[in-house]
Amino acid sequence: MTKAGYVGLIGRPNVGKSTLLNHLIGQKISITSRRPQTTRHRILGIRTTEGGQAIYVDTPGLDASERRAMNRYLNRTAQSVLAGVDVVVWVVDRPAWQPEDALLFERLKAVPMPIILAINKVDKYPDKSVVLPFLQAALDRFPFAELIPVSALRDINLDRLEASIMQRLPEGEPIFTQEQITDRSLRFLAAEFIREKLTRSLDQELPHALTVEIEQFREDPAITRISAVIWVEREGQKVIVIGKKGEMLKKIGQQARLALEKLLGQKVYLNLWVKVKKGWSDNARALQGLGYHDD
Ligand SMILES: Nc1nc2c(ncn2[C@@H]2O[C@H](COP(=O)(O)OP(=O)(O)O)[C@@H](O)[C@H]2O)c(=O)[nH]1
Ligand SMILES: [Mg+2]
Repeated sequence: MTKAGYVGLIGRPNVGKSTLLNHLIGQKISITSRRPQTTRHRILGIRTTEGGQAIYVDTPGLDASERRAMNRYLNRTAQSVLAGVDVVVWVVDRPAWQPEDALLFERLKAVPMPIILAINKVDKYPDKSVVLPFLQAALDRFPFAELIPVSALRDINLDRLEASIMQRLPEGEPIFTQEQITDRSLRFLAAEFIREKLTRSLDQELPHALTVEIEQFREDPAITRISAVIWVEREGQKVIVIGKKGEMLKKIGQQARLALEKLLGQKVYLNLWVKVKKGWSDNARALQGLGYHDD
């Protein structure tokens, strides 16, 4: 009898949810960075083994602030995940609770499915005497199904986490084919990979103010041709993204092209444009036009 079901990865921004998803399925599909709220879309990562099929749902981090349209969208997506999964993995990145965790405890009280607590980034805490008391105290605070220290980045204990998840999935036939690793198109992944490089290269505020739209995606036998627009909110931001003598845009283009070639297993010709669309991140209609809608 095989197992199949959905696994929600939840937790504050930056704890390593997307890194965990990529390492659990063994291929990079969800973009990551040191900046909070890199993940803007719900994305599925599918892993099929002999034991069954686990479908991981990566989400934007639950965030308490709802000031702008983008934040409201991020929050809605994160919340809706809790409704449709069989197992929840709550990821934290240090052996201590944060003030915002109180909000999650509140939301999880009413959730019927098993909740596994994954303490990520244990590579940063080699001293077990820091982690063990936290685990004990966590059980006193909440009836977690299991507590598992892991390092997503260094692949520590991920097999144990996977076994624990698989054990708790319902019995059933696979929902996706064995080869499928995500529900998203290559076109979507291409836009995300470009946004990842932008997020990693640019200063604090800018990544929130930009988005990427694929204008052309053509797979020829020897090469994939991709043309993309980087939308920013103001003329000044355009200047920054392009950089002195176009150097910033060139660097971002090169990094994105290499990542895309790895994903596609083929040469990529990448053309990037920077254009201004005023106030897009604050305007729900503009967001929809660029593909940010609930799905
Ligand atoms: N040291 C360490 N860093 C990690 C680990 N997992 C993720 N990170 C880093 O934490 C940052 C945030 O990761 P990301 O997956 O984008 O977090 P998300 O916002 O929860 O999806 C990135 O810089 C990752 O490289 C880990 O196991 N150890
Ligand atoms: Mg993420």
